[in-house]
Amino acid sequence: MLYKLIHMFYADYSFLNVFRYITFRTIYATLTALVISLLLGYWIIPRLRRLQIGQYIREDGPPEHKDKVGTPTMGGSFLLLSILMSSLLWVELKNVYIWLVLLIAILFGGIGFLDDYLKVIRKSSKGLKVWSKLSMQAGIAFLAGIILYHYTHFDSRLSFPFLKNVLPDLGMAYILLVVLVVVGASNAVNLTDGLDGLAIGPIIVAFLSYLVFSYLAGHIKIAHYLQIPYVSGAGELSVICGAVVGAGMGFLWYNSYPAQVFMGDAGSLSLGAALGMVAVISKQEITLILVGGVFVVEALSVILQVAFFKITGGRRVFRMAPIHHHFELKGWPEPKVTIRFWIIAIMLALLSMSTLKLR
Ligand code: 57M
Repeated sequence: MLYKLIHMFYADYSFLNVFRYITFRTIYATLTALVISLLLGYWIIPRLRRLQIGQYIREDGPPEHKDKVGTPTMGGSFLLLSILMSSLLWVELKNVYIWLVLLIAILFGGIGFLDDYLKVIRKSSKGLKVWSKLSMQAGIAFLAGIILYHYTHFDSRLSFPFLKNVLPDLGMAYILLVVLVVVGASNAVNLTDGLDGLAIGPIIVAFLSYLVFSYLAGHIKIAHYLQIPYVSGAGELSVICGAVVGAGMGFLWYNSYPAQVFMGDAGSLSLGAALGMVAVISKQEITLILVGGVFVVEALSVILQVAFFKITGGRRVFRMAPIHHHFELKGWPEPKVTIRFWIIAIMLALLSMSTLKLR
């Protein structure tokens, strides 16, 4: 919005030119989202507490989690609102990729909100059924894939880190890849969101990485120099990534141990889906396995645990899945598990950056 508004005055006031730069707008989108989420959190958390929109804690969880009863949930709503407000202020609104990412975030947030609403407010229900949740997610991601493939002349070749000459063209199957990446990322982030600060830390790190990736993919000279796919208009995604980083830091202010608020499914499902969409548009889909390594391991730990449990008739690989519960039950204090997972996320992000040079 600001971009468009200020555009009218460029000719008369040359200092306004600075607003044209993606780097400048990314910095201010980050700061704007940070301030909005700090203010919204300060205003909303006591109200959620008063309305008793608090978390139900499962009896079979690690014993330390019993103290968390009543922690306000649905913090994802103010997280999402901060991202939207800051993005709309700083992005170039004519860019179709921006709308795809924001729509995915809003619609997945809507599914999460419905699930939270059923679980927390209508207390009688266990939330949405797994299959209905998954089919709604797949439907939305499929639509996004169709828009991307048919209406944006998107390059349907798949690029791999380390391999500059391997670019298989997936054709229409690219739409299925979009579904896989978006739905997979969304649910993996959701599974990770089980300790204070555990999901939002790696989310901040991942969006910081994609802030860089999308800037590079959208810059024709740098993209050619680094031999990564050039995606015209992808640079604008850096601004949204900045907004997520800012809003995420504001949320972490309140979600750090001991958490005053949880993001709920509204937050985890939408952030994960937006991350998947950004990875697709910046054509770093495979790199997401590395950047989001913490989320991948969390999801794999559940798949492994459930499969092993079924095959062996009740035996387990981990003391409890997702894997963060395993370390908690081994006696690691909660903040130690969280911070160690952050360290791993930062390490993986740095490794993913190195793939830009190793081609
Ligand atoms: C939701 N939700 C948290 C909060 C957050 C298939 C199975 C592995 C699924 C999995 C599951 O349901 N995962 C998705 C995880 C919950 O947090 C809420 O949910 C939102 C995210 N969706 O924003 O609103 C609890 O997590 C804790 N929490 C924090 N700090 C935070 O900042 O401490 C969350 C955010 C909160 C709070 O305690 O109540 C969750 O974990 O439920 N199921 C599980 O994760 C369960 N695992 C399990 O059943 N494992 C078995 C299976 C795989 C065979 C096994 O290993 O034997 C565990 N979850 C819990 N207790 N809570 C089991 C024990």
